[in-house]
Amino acid sequence: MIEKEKNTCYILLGTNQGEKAQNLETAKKKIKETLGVVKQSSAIYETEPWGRSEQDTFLNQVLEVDTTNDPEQTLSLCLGIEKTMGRVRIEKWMERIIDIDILYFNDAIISTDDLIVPHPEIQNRRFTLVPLVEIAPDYIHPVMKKSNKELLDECPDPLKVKRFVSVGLE
Ligand code: PH2
Ligand code: MG
Ligand code: MG
Repeated sequence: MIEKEKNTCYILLGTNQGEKAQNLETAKKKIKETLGVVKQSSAIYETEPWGRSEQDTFLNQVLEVDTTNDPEQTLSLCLGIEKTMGRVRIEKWMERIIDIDILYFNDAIISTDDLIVPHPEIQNRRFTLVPLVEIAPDYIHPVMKKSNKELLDECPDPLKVKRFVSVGLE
């Protein structure tokens, strides 16, 4: 029997609209149903909006996912989940119910019209690096040739990233 290759990817979830914690939960569930096995999940972080400071704060989380899909299939599954969750894209960096970005895919370096891997902004964004370092501190960025931990230590982004504590109603 031919076994499909197992790939490890790191995925960033982001939301700043609607029931944010619920949006992360729903996205994770759909990732498990369509993409593969979630091996690790970071904590959820409440993060200041990067790029558009007038927007509401984000919740961000990073997942490590094992998938037999290739990068293009993974991207289209992620975009499909965004769509089924009701994301509308009118302009860049609008508020969003859910954004699902591929950060790393094995140690692949990919640059096509649709997909750039590693995600080109990892090293500039504390909201990405803090959850990433929590679950993969020693993973080496295949282009920067530095670990996530080193990238965080050197990250110039001043925006706040703090652990999100959900207030349960039970
Ligand atoms: N995503 C963006 C732009 N700015 N800021 C935070 N805090 N979190 C995000 O996920 C985020 C952002 C573009 O995708
Ligand atoms: Mg994004
Ligand atoms: Mg995106």
